[in-house]
Amino acid sequence: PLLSELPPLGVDADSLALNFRQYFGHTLGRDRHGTPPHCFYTALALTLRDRLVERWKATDAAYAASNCKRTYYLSMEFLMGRALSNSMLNLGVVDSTGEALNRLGLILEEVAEEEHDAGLGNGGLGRLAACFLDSCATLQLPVTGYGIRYEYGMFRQHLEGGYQMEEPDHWLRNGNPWELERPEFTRRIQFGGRCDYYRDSEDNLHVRWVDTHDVLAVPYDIPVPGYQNGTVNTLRLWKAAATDEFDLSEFNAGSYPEAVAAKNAAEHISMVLYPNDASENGKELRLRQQYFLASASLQDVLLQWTRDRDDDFGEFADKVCFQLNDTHPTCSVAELMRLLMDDYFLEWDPAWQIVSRTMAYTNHTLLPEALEKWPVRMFGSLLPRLMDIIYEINARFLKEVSQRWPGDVGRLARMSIIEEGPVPQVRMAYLAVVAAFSVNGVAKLHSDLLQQDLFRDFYELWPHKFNNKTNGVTQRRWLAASNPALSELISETIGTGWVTDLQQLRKLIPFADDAEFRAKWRVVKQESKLRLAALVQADCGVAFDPDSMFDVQVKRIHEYKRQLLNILHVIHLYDRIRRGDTADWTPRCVLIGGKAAPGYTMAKSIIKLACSVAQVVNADPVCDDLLKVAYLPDYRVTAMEVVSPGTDLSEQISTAGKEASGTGNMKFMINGALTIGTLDGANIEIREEAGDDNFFLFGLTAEEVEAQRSAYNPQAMIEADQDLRRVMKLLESGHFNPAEPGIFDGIISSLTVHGDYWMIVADFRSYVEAQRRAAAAFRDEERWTRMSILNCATSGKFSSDRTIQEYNAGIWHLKPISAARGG
Ligand code: DL6
Repeated sequence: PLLSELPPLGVDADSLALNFRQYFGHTLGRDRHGTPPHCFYTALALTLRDRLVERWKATDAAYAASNCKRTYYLSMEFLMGRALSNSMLNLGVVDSTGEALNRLGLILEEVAEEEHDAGLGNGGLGRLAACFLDSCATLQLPVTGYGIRYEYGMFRQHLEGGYQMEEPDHWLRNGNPWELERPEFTRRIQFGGRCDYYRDSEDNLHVRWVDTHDVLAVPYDIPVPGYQNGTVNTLRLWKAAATDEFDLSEFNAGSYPEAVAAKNAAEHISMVLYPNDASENGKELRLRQQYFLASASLQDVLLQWTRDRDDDFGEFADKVCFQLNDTHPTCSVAELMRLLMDDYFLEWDPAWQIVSRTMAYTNHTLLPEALEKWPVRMFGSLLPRLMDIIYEINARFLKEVSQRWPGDVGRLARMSIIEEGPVPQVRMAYLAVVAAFSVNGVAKLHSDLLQQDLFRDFYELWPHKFNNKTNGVTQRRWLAASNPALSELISETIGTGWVTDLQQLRKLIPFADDAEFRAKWRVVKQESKLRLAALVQADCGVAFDPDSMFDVQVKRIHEYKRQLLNILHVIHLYDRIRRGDTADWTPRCVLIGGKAAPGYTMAKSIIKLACSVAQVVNADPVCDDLLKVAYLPDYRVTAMEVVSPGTDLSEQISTAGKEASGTGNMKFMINGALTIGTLDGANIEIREEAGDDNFFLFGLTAEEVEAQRSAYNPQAMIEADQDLRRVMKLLESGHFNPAEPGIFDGIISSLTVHGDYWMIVADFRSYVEAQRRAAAAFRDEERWTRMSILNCATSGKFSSDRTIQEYNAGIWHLKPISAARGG
């Protein structure tokens, strides 16, 4: 009664303004003078959070009352970005909030700029998790995200003389007004120690994990609102804390630093996100993080389960599903076995039944360096009980393999979860495949390649486990919130249904032939290009002319993504300009952005090369009006919200077979950019949807890449192509690095003497031709606009709502539950 009598909070401007003033003046204790600007943002976030909390509690109650099946999405990364505009959109209070702030003499856009990105992820994988949570809430599916509350998110990047510099991202410095700490659900996580075998009073053998060094996991909950439907799901992030604040005896003896050392060590676990999108094999702290996430989350789920059911696990597998976001949370397989057997006393077989009916695994990469392996010795000393369990899982699994293929010793060695060798390793991806009832890739090609290459033996054994779930992105953030002008034009043309059913964009198809509509489309695009140009001016100091083609490649820097191919093309354009080969020229502004893993030397050289080329091109008066190049520092979610609406040409140019899916490609398409791309990842499906005529295709196919490797001779190819020869000459001559001779030698030799593993030379000619086609198309304004509209109109498939519906239909089987009140 105490709480249920609270009247619902109003969402009109008056109520919002009143609440804002209370937070600002009372809770934060501020007045107008000398107030740090982030306080305005905090007061607004708290005002909105109150509205979310009401719906959050109603959602929890609705889920509990329905005794529904639930999915837990386990992920080391949730790249949420900012929450404010998303919350306003989903609560339906964008206008009333703006008005409330106006009345108080504040400007919503300025207040919103105070929010720091929640950068708890590296790139595609983490952002996918965030889009999925948005779609689950919008589809009213009972899905909870579990992750780590890193104190420091993805590092901030700035450039000094064209070199990447990294700064810690202390995103929590001003607090996080969206989260609720839940100390009452704190869990204890064990590390080290040993296994103690003992018999109970009925002489049954059990195992206890003893003499461990423990760490506490404290949950912080973040609301995840659905789109104007009253549902608010939960993202629960774990923070590590020491079990005792500090060692009192040491403290009393005057050894203050020693006394707090244990506390610091424990808290290291959730201190930083590993800034590498292709794994950090071998780092003990990374394994600690992975186990910390797995154990805390599973204990939490089991505690919720047993609270109402007296340790009865009979229905558990019918009511619970765990989706492992990549291989990172795979410790969960062994941890769930441990908890069920050691804490709840299930026998092996029923425990394994539960594990193998509840675990589902998504693979996000074929790159060997990103496939996680842990040295058995390290794993065994950090997690001895889990190591024992993994050995047992492996023994039983290999028995099954040898029954199916008697005498096939090679296959046993290939498939074993333990890789033998001088340093035996635990193959985490294999553990995930063995345990999971579903294994999926993230685009059609990727899922096919998983079956044909990486998991071929497993596919032969269990074809029924394998499936595809092509990625998607949420149109609420990536169109409705980030491109309001285009959203408005679309909604006034075809209605607002696309916000929750992106396939409705197909209704725009006929408007591609309507000259008046095309003119409106161009006006909106131009505004977005102006916004992007302002960002480039502010962050790069380069003037982009919005009448030029905005040609953009923003993503993590990785050799397989081939930013280098893009740069070689820029050098080729520059070379053409210098030679006066500029008939029918399409003025072009090339924007490249993205972070390199701090230890990835080649990626950092590629950034430096892009910056050096930009400097030379932009300073050369012959390029004026024809070509501009900029490197956008600190690319992140918030930057993409400006970049994708303002882009004309989206560069998706990875070596075929290497990019599992890509999701940036989808964000650009939804915003009406045209793609220049290879037949890789989801590009293939983008081209299928948009049509061949509305996509600039180039390059070798995945099959051709592999077929050509053995006879590949990039040096001969360079010799045979005069444009590429000239490009290489410019590079080799030090034209872009007169003051720093030799700094690009590594890049040059990667393309020549080191054999060009990523097939940049092989694809150069076909890329240049596709770029020429794109440039010609851009010169025909009406044709380009038509293609742009058609790309947007056919992007419906790439909504994460569709992806989540497929996960639900094929893997989770959850029923949507409507929370008590709408709005
Ligand atoms: O599935 C999300 C995202 C894909 O779109 C990217 O193609 C893929 O590279 C990325 N995978 C990872 C995993 N590690 N690596 N590399 O980030 O997942």
